[in-house]
Amino acid sequence: MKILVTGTPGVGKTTVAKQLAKNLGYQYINVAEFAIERGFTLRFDKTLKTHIVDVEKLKKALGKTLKEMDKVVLDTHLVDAIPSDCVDFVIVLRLHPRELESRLRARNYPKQKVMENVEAEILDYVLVRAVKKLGEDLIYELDTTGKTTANLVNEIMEALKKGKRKCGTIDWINVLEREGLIEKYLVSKNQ
Ligand code: DAT
Repeated sequence: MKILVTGTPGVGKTTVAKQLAKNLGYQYINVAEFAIERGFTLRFDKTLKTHIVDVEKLKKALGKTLKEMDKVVLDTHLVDAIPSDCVDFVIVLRLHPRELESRLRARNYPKQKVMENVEAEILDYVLVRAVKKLGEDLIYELDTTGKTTANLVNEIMEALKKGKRKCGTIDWINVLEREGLIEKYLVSKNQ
């Protein structure tokens, strides 16, 4: 079984994926580290303080590596770098945008990077990429807001055991509208 844990940066992928791998006795691959170690980066964006990855090279190398592995948990927001025939189960972690903003600020991310990631979470960016690239049938979408890592890992193990799938159940726009927060996050840049 090859499991992908994905979601917007800051939602808790690494924390959950490492614990999940430990509980299952699986290997763990952090795709960003895999890419950097092998030199699959094109440049470093100084404004966003991030490596720009050569997705095609990374995808090829990951495909090779994953063919030789069986029990593995992958951790990345870069869904496009995952060969579609190399994963059996895809967990898309979600987080309330306000909590995500505070976690990314705590990481001292540049303001632009914080807002880009919060917007991506609101607009289901990673989920949409996962559906498009890997298929809805593999996806288990999970709202992590207010839940402990132990709870999340238990829920994932249960979903794995029972073959549960869940997708398109989270609507942050609706939630933010109800909470009067929509304009804080989704105002037009021209206003
Ligand atoms: P990601 O790998 O998606 O970027 P992470 O695992 O590094 O996310 O977690 C981001 C931050 O959030 C980090 O400071 C740990 C914290 N965190 C992770 N899971 C959490 C949870 N369930 N509840 C509260 N904080 C959590």
